[in-house]
Amino acid sequence: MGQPGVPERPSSTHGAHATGVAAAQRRRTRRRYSTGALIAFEGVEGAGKSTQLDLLRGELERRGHEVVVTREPGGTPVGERVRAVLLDPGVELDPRAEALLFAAARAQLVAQVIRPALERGAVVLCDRYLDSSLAYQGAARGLGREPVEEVNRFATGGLLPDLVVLLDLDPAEGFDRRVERRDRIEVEDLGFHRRVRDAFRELAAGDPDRFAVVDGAAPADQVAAAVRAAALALLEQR
Ligand code: Z5A
Repeated sequence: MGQPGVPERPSSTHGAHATGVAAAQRRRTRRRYSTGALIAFEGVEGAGKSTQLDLLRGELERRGHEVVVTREPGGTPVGERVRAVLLDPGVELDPRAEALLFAAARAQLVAQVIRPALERGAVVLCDRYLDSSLAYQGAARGLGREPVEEVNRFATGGLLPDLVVLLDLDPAEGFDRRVERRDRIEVEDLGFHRRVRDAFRELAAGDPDRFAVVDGAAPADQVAAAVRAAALALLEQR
């Protein structure tokens, strides 16, 4: 059992031993901020995260919220340098090194940007967060959910998003939307990106209270209406 009033993430579906899961659950505590909120946008490449994040930022600012927008990997000077390494198609990285670099950039972002913003009551909109590591490194790269969660618990001090907006899209459609040169992870084959999509859907199914799954193939204004509804429902609870 967790501490009363402290939400926890549901257990893994990736085959960890039951007692290990229970112990891990006890450690997966998340600090609540009285007014601030962390909203993460997730999905495959080209799902519309940046588009929707910008639209939500405008909506929340019009309603008087302080909004802090950031992205992963990156969002800090150190994080942007780590991003350059992580996304460079010319860099060869072992999957564990890759997972640790994503976690390192995240640790810096949480310490330098996200926690201070939450502490002063801002709404933080983050283009990708922990669930990207669980889907890309844990599932698609095959590292497994538990080790990736463990490393990230250390990196973030257990900070989880209050809401994860999952823009669900067939990766083939996401590919077609992209025109620029692909980065080191985007160049992976369609099978890899399908595993990512499946992992995101599995994560959402295991945590329906925190995830809002939106059809990323719908027209952008319809997606925006669904995203706005989910975000406002969260903020009205505060
Ligand atoms: N990664 C990881 O492996 N592990 C981690 O822990 C983290 C990340 C944090 C970061 O790439 C890479 O790092 C990413 C995962 C990995 N690699 N992959 N794949 P990034 O940040 O450079 O790129 P991205 O996150 O994949 O996002 P993106 O490709 O820029 O896409 P997006 O932000 O989701 O979409 P968008 O830019 O808003 O829209 C793309 C295009 O579609 C654009 O022309 C829009 O006008 C159009 N669009 C948007 N919405 C619609 C709708 N509804 N209909 C039609 N067209 C639309």
